[in-house]
Amino acid sequence: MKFIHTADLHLDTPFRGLQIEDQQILKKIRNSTFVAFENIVDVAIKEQVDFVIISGDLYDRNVQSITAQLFLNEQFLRLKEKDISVYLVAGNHDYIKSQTGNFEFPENVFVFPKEVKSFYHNAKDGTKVELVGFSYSDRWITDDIAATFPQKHVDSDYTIGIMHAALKQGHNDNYAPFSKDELLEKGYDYWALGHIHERQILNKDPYIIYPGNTQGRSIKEAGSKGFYLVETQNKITKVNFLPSNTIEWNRLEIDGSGLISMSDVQREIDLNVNELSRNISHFVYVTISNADNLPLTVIKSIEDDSFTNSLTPRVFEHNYIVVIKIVVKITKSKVFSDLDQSFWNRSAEKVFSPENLENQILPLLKNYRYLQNLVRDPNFISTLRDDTFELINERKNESDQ
Ligand SMILES: [Mn+2]
Repeated sequence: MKFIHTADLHLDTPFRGLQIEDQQILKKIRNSTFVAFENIVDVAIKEQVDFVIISGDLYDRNVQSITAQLFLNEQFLRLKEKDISVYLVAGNHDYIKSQTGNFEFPENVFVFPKEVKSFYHNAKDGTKVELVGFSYSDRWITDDIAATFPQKHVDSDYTIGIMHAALKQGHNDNYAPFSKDELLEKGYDYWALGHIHERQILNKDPYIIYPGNTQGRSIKEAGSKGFYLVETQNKITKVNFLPSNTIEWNRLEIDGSGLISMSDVQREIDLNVNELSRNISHFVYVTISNADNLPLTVIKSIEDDSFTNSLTPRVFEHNYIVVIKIVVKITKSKVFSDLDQSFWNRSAEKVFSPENLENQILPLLKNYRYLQNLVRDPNFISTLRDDTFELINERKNESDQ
């Protein structure tokens, strides 16, 4: 017998607050939760599974978009054509009371009600499967619903518990809080959980699994995201994680101790980014640690995002690699003590005033007329000021040692 266990599709995730202007890339991101589920249905069909379990949070918002409903309906119909059933529960994002009910799913789709209920499924290899679960009727469930699950039915060859729930913590227990022992006592063969977006195997015999969400939605959900393809034979359960995400959020850690210029930073990022797979899109957060040797001007342009924004996304057929954010970390203090800082501020104002620069520097440049305009360029002045600050600071650090 074969089935797919997935959860937390979060289909209409709006992906707000991204600093990306390219419409093609934005479209790629906004479609990603949909494409992820399409990928899962593709595998279900290719592997000829008996059924697909969705452990809650099919939608992201409690007002479900027509697009998301239509899409799900289409995908369920694709499964119906291949005689594949779907067993699903509503989670805290798509709880029953919030559902607009514009569409009725095709008859291969079984939706669990708010009370714990069992469905029976005869698998192609003759296994008699019992599926037990419940849906959220409201946003929160503080009761221990797991306690009300029946013991494994005597006639069942293989029993699967389906829950959108979180382990009991003793505080904020708003998602059908349960304990692992409670689940084990039921004698089930597999627990198909949902709600936690990070993939976790809570127990191995029997398996109690959170597959995680199918598509990461921000850097907080970095790395590969997907679902489990589960195969059982003679009571032995084999689980196989497969990715479904089409975009991936990645954290890149770079040691900055050898970097001394903007081009060094760029080259180092390029080197790392080149190692990412080109079969999916990547949105990359870079952290440069030990960046003490980078000039202040470079650090500044990284910190105000102007450097990041100047990097062009790489395009590979339909995929993109985009550096979204760079963070620099320095180990020693780049800032003067308060007293030094106020002296610096006062003198820098005098020294780097346009009048002073003209008086001091223009005579030196009298044979280099093409350089004379530089003295009046505000960018040049601020660079000069930063570099001087840098130089003094370096000398100061040397003498402090
Ligand atoms: Mn969720």
